[in-house]
Amino acid sequence: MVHLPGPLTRLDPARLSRLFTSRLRSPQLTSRLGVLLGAAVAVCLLTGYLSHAIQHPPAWFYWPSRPVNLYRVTQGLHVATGLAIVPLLAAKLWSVYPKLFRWPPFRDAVHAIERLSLFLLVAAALFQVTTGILNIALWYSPMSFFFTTAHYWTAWIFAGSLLIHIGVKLPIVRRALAAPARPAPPTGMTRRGLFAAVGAAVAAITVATVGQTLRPLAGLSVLGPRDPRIGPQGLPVNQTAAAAGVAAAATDPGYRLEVAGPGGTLRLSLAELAALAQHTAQLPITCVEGWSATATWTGVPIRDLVTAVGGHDGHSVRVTSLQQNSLYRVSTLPPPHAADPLTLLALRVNGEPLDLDHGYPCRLIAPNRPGVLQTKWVARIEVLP
Ligand code: HEM
Ligand SMILES: Nc1nc2c(c(=O)[nH]1)N[C@H]1C(S)=C(S)[C@@H](COP(=O)(O)O)O[C@H]1N2
Ligand SMILES: [Mo]
Repeated sequence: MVHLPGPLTRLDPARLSRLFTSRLRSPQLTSRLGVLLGAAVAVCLLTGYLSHAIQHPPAWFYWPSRPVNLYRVTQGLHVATGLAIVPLLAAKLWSVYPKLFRWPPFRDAVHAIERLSLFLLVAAALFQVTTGILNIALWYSPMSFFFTTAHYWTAWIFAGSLLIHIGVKLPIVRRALAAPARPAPPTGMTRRGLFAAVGAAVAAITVATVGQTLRPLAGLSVLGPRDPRIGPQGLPVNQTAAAAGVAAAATDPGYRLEVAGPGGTLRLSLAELAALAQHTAQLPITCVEGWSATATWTGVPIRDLVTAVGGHDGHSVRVTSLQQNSLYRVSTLPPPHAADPLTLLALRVNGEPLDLDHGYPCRLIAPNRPGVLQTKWVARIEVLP
């Protein structure tokens, strides 16, 4: 516990160093923590922007349909590095926080701007970590704003202020990393001890959550909000048919799937769909929230339906759900995914007709896509011009 004698404004550097007594703090320590944190942050930023681009593709962006598990790896890394940031960030902020009380707070205008960008950097980092964790913990209520939008724009603030920070500190980091190792402090924790503690925290957090996506570790996943083995037909469910308000429409015997293309429109009953050539594929559901699970899906290749209404490879295909008023109502298959023979309108999973909560009477399942784009309770398939 630090006892602050009198107003902070009277602290000079000599008194500061007597207050914050750990001899562990040094540019060497902070630089090494910064390099580790920077590596985790770089992976987290890149995989985050990748996920955004897959869901909102700019014209120049190309995302392949193979390997089928690629998005599973990138989004798994996003959440794993995002969680590893927590202990790394805590240690790094601990190593520099006495500087918060420096007086005067800035020397000149340039220094004032630099410190303002530091404030943005720290605020953005804490915001990203907090909102990310609330989202994967399925605890949406404290976030009255829309998570993805806030998390996306804050990532830009974070990236910008991080670049400034790295630019300003690079000379100090270079010098610190080149300097000979300092002798260990006579008492208290050593630098090696601190790194061991941070490393152990990262390892514990990873092992306790990565089983959400690495099935052999599912049993260890005590902090994972989802168990990929639990749910109807051995698969988790994000939104049930009841919550989506589709139970009546999905079980209506008058259900017809509409398939529209340049050659006309088909209206197919479930029995007619089941009478078409069926294909089976092993594909994962990869929720953006970091859980994933592979299942065996059987159904009609989207490609066959596209051909049946006069389309061909190279078209995009829009899939619309029976569900009204939802962000997940519509998803568009870009040409590589629409043409991939593994992209199915699935009628069955793991050998049984789809559970109502997995999208009965039929759902989209395509290789290498975020779960949010795997539309359940499909009502309409349109070949886009
Ligand atoms: C410095 C840390 C972080 C940065 C820079 C970052 C950045 C991003 C970016 C740019 C996206 C794409 C958003 C979009 O699709 O528009 C994203 C998505 C996501 N992030 Fe992070 N993130 C960070 C930390 C975290 C953490 C700690 C978690 C959870 C443990 C997390 C969970 C997620 C989730 C679940 C999504 C998917 C959102 C969706 O598509 O609905 N993030 N992140
Ligand atoms: N119509 C519709 N489709 C949907 C959703 C939804 O809420 N409504 N949720 C999506 C999300 S976020 C995921 S991760 C997967 C989950 O599929 P599952 O519930 O069968 O596991 O379905 C996707 N398809
Ligand atoms: Mo999801």
